[in-house]
Amino acid sequence: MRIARCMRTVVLTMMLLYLLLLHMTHTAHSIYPRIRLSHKELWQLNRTWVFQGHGASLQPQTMLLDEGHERLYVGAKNTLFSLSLDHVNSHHRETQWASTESQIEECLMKGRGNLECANYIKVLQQYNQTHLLVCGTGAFNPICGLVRVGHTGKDRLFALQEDSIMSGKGRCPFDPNSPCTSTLSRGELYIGLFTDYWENDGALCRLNNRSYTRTERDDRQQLSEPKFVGSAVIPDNDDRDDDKVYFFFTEREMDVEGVNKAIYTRIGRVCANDQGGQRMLVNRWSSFLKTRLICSVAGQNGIDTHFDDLEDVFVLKNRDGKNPEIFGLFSTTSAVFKGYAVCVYNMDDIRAAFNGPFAFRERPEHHWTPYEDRVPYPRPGSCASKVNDGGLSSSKEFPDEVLRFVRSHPVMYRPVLPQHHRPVLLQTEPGRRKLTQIAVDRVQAQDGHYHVLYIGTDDAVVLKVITIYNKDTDTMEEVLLEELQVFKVAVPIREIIISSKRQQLYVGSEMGVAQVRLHHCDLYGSECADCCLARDPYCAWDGLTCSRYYPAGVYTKSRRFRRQDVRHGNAVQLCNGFQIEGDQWHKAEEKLVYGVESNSTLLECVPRSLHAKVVWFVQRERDKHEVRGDERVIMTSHGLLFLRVRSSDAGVYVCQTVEHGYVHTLLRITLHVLAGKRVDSVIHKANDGEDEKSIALCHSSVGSPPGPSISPRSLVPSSVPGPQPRLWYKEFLQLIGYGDAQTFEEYCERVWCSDKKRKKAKRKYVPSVGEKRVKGRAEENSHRAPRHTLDT
Ligand SMILES: *[C@@H]1O[C@H](CO)[C@@H](O)[C@H](O)[C@H]1NC(C)=O
Ligand SMILES: *[C@@H]1O[C@H](CO)[C@@H](O)[C@H](O)[C@H]1NC(C)=O
Ligand SMILES: *[C@@H]1O[C@H](CO)[C@@H](O)[C@H](O)[C@H]1NC(C)=O
Ligand SMILES: CC(=O)N[C@H]1CO[C@H](CO)[C@@H](O)[C@@H]1O
Repeated sequence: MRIARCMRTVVLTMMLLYLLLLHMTHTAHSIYPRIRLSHKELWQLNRTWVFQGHGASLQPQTMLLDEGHERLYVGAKNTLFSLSLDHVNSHHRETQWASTESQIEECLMKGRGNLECANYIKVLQQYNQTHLLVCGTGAFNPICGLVRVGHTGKDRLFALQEDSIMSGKGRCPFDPNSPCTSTLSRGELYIGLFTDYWENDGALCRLNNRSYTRTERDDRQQLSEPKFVGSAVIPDNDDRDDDKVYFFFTEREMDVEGVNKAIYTRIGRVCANDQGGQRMLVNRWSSFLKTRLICSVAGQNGIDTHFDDLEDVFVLKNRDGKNPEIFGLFSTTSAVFKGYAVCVYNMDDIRAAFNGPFAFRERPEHHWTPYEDRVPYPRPGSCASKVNDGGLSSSKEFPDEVLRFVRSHPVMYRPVLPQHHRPVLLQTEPGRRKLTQIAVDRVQAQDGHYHVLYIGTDDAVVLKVITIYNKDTDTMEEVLLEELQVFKVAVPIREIIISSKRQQLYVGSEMGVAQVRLHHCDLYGSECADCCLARDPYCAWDGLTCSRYYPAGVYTKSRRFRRQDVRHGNAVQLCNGFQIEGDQWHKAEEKLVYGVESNSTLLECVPRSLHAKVVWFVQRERDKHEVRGDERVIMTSHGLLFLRVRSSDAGVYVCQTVEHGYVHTLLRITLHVLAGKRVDSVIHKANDGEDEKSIALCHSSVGSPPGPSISPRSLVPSSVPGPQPRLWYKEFLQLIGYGDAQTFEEYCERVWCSDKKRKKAKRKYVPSVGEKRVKGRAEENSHRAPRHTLDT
C-alpha cells in the first residue's frame, strides 16, 4: 500500500505540473487570492447557506434587503420569495404571481419564446412600512402590484393584494433580459428602463400616483442607446428640495468621424422635486444633466486604457447620507481584450462637474467645447427651492429661457475623475474570469477605515478585496483576502447585497441565493502571526485566537489588547515575542515519507496562504542547507517533487513559508528511500493477491478524481469540470511522455480501488504505513485550503 501511495502522489503531482505549465504565461495585472475556499469548504465551515427554491433553477431577477422585518425579498420567475436573513434556506415564504394562460398565449402569438413568456419580477421596492411595490414583465405585458409584508400576530403576511394590480407599463420592461434600475424615495419610483415592447424608448422616469415625469422621447442628446445600471437618491444639503436623483448608465455615441459608435459611462441627475415645465417640457425633466464617468489607467506610451463599460455600481452611504462614495465596476469595450477596473468617486467631484461649464458643440460631428456664453438664471439644472437663488417654489416657475437651455445643453463639459485619478483595482489578464457585481463594506480597523470590496464573477466566485492607497509613493495596493466559491456550479453572479448589520452577504445567481458570512477569522490560524499576516480588517489576534475585531468602545468588555496590522501585515514586528525560533521548530508538524529508488516522490507542503513563499531546507547530520530545485528535484506549489529519488536524498526536509518577511516552519518531513528491488518484490506479491472481480467493480465505482481541488496555485477556476474519471491521469502521463502508460494505469487503478474498498470497510482514519503523523495538527490540517484529499 505504501507504494500505492507513492504512485498516486506521482500522478497527482504530474497533473499539477501540467496545470502549472498551462498557466505559466501570467504576466498582465491580476489579483491573486491569499485564501481560496471551495463551495464545499464554505459549507463545511458553516459559512454559507444556499436557497434554491424548488430545485428548478430559481432565476432571481432582483433582490431587496428589509432589515426591519429581517427578510430578504427575491423577485424571480413567476414567484416572489421572502427569505429569512438568518438562514436563507429555512422558513421561507413565497407568493406565486404567474402570467395567465391567455397572457402567455398572447405572448407566444407575438412570436416570443416559451421561456420569455412568463412573469419575471424585475422591480422590487419598499413602498412603505407595510407594502412592497412589485413589478414583473407579465409575459411581455408588464404589471405591478403591492405585496403586504410584516407581522400581524402570529401570521406572517406575505401576499399580493389583488386589488392593487395595475399596468406596469413605464415601470417595468417588457423583456426579461432588458436592463433596468429603480429606486424608491418618498413614495415615488425612479426608474431607468425601456418603456416599450420594441425597446426603442429608453427613458429615465419618475412615477407617483399623480404624475409621470421622464426624459424626452427620441432625444439622442439626452439618452443614446442607454444601458441602465444603477440609481440613487442623494441629498445635497439639509434642504430636501435640493435632493438629487442620480442615474448610472452607459450610452453609445457616434465618434467624431461618424464611423464607430463608442460606449461611454454616464452619470445623470435630476431634482427629486422636478415638476417639469408649465408651457414647455410638460411632464419632462426640467433639470436633467449628465456627464461622463472616467475610469482609466495611464499607459507607458502616453495612451490611456479606458474602462468605459459600466457593469455595476455600488453607492456606499456615509453617516449623513450626503457624501456617499460611489464604486463603479467597469470593463473595457474592446472586443479583443477584456479588462476590468474598479474606480471610486467622491460626491465633491461629482457636484463640481455638474457645477462646471456646460458642453457645447455646433454639430454632432464637432468636438465638445465648454459653453462660454451667458448661462440663464436660475442656473439650469438647479432645483426649485425657496432657499436657492431663484427662490422659486416649483420648476413650473422656471423661465422658458432656462428650460430651453437645459433641453439643449444636457451634457456637462467636465467629466468626473475617480479618487487618486486611477482605479483602486485592476484585472487586465487576458482570459481571466469576468467580473459582474460589486458590493462594499466600510470596516473600522485598528489602523483606520478600510473598504472591503466584494466582487462577483461569472464563475460563481466572490472575491473579497481590500485596496490600500500609499500616499508617499502614490500607489495602490490591492490585497485579495479571499476567493469564495459561492455556488457549486460556475454560474455568473447576478446580485450581491451586503448586510453590515448582520455581517452577511446575500448573493444571487440563476442557481439560487447564497448567504455567506463576511469573515471567518479563526480560519487564518490560531497564532498571532497567522492572524496578522491575513490583513483582514475584520480580524485581530486577541492573545489566544484570531477573532472578530471590534473597535475600542464598541464592546468595552472585550477591550483587551488586540493585534492587527492591515496596512503592512507586519507580523515580524507585531508578533515579536510570540515566536521563539526554537519553539517553532518543535511545534512544526512531523511526517514520515517513503520513496522508492529511481521513482518519483512528492514531499507535500501546502501553506494555507497562497501568498506565502515556500522555502525548503534539508538536514543531514549537522549540515542544514536550502534546497534549490534542479531538473531532478522540482519545487512545485504542492511541495518538493523528486522525479527520480536517490538513496542519497534521504534526510530531514523542512518546509518553511515566508510571507511579508515572516518565517513560519510548517513541516518536518523525514524521507526514507527504499531500494527498488525490494519494492518490486512487494508489488508482485500484491498483484498476485488481487482479484479480477474487484477490479471490474472498481471501474464503476471510481469516482471523479480529486483533480479540480488539487490546484490551489494554478489559476484554473476550481469549478472547471475535471477530466473524465480514469482517463485523466492517463492523458497526462502521455502528455509528459511517460513510456509505460498502460501498465501504470492498471496499476494505479488497482491501487486506487483497493484503497477505496479499504476505506469503505473501515471508515476511520488509520495512519497508513507509508505516511505517519508522529505529532500532528490533524484538525487544522483538514481545514487547509484545497489540496488533494486522498491521504488520511
Ligand atoms: C457546523 O455546524 C454543525 C451543526 O451545527 C456542527 O456540527 C459542525 O461542527 C460545524 N462545523 C464547523 C466547522 O464549525
Ligand atoms: C402603505 O400603502 C398602502 C397602499 O397605499 C396603504 O394601504 C397602507 O396603509 C400604507 N401603509 C402605511 C404604514 O402607511
Ligand atoms: C397619492 O395621492 C394622494 C392624494 O392626492 C396623496 O394624499 C398621497 O400622499 C399620494 N401618495 C403618494 C405616495 O404620493
Ligand atoms: C514501485 C514502482 O513503481 N517501481 C518503478 C520505479 O521505476 C522503475 C523504472 O522507472 C520501474 O520499472 C518500477 O516499476
